[in-house]
Amino acid sequence: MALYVKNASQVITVAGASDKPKKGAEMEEIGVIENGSVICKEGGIVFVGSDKDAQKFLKALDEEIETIDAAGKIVTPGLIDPHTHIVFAGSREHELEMRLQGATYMEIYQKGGGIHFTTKKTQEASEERLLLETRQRLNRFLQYGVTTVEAKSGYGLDLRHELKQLEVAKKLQETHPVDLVSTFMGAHAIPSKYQENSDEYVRLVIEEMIPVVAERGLADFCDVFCEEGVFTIEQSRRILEAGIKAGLKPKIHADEIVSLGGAELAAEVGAISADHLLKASQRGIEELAKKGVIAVLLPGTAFFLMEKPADARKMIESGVPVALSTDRNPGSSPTESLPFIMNLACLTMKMTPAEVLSACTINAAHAIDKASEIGSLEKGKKADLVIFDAPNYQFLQYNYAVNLVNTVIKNGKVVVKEGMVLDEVIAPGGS
Ligand code: IZC
Ligand code: ZN
Repeated sequence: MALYVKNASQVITVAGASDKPKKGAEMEEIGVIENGSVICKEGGIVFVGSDKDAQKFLKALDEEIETIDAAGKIVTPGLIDPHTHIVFAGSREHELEMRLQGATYMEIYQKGGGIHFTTKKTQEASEERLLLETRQRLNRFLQYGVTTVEAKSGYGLDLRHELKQLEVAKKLQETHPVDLVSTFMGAHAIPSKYQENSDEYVRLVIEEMIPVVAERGLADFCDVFCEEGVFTIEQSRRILEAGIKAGLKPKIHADEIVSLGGAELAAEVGAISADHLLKASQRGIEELAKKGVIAVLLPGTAFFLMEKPADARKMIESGVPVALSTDRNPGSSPTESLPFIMNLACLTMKMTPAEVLSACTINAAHAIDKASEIGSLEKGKKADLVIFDAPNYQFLQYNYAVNLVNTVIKNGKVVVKEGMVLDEVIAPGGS
């Protein structure tokens, strides 16, 4: 059985950048095919091109065909979110009110709230509870057209609970249609009991957590919250280097609140991505460009924390490849709407609609080292596609804060139809 997505007003392929992320003017090149079609078979893409050629291809294929008429709509690669903290319990709406009264994100953290609050809830939660909450978040991601997410640990902050979070991500990877890629982030916060002796916690992360996580194959990446009052540059360097030695590729929360030199550190250790970068220095941006480190920008976090977003234009003009993400977490970005983040990238960081699409597809795929499999519509890649109720790709950034997702195809199967996640996805096995 083949799946034939027929005659879309535009197929946005974002093809031709599977070996290297797009940078500079390349981010504008998104491969628009007018009156285009895509054919999927056995979970993969077997044809992308004009509808005329698609019909010839189907004749030669001689196979039973399910057809989806995409007339008047656009087709894009499944969206990819390369930075989330989705495995957690509870919520933090009380902190929104505190921030509205003038408290800052870091003040709340320093008083034992913030990440510490979510860590307590996550440590207390059973694995079933965590699975249930995270599954609901994944269902919402799917409804917004997101077919792959990166998921960080970092609300366990001790070996047992970090492993619990990573095990939950692994179970969801095995059972939920959204693909998960795991990052170990034991260095997300300094637990209160190590407040006066943070080097001792760094030692635990390096000597007791990283080896076990790596040995059990529970993560591909290692990340650290390098920030004033959290992990210093020197501690972050040690943690990322220990990760590299164990086979975990480095990522870094860099220069979000204070300009510490996180971007420079990302370049120094050869990180796959440097994330946030609101306060990245000129030199830091130049170093990222030189080393080809991907800047994962999170304009939803800046919006929700009422801060000025990162300087995406400067980064793109300096030749830094840019990706975008929700940063889904309970404190600074409680949303699964990657399309709204795309709107914010356009409206608050002045990224063009084409750059935004490159950032959420192929560049996001590179940021999680999956660009040979996903991130573009090309023969041989996974059949992860979104059909949007939009006549052209610019419309996605124009009709903002609206969910325009009509259909999501994951591994060649329809999982969202007419904007609704199918029942078998929401309640696998029926209930
Ligand atoms: O729970 O606040 N910034 N980590 C670094 C977060 C935000 C997540 C949180
Ligand atoms: Zn984050």
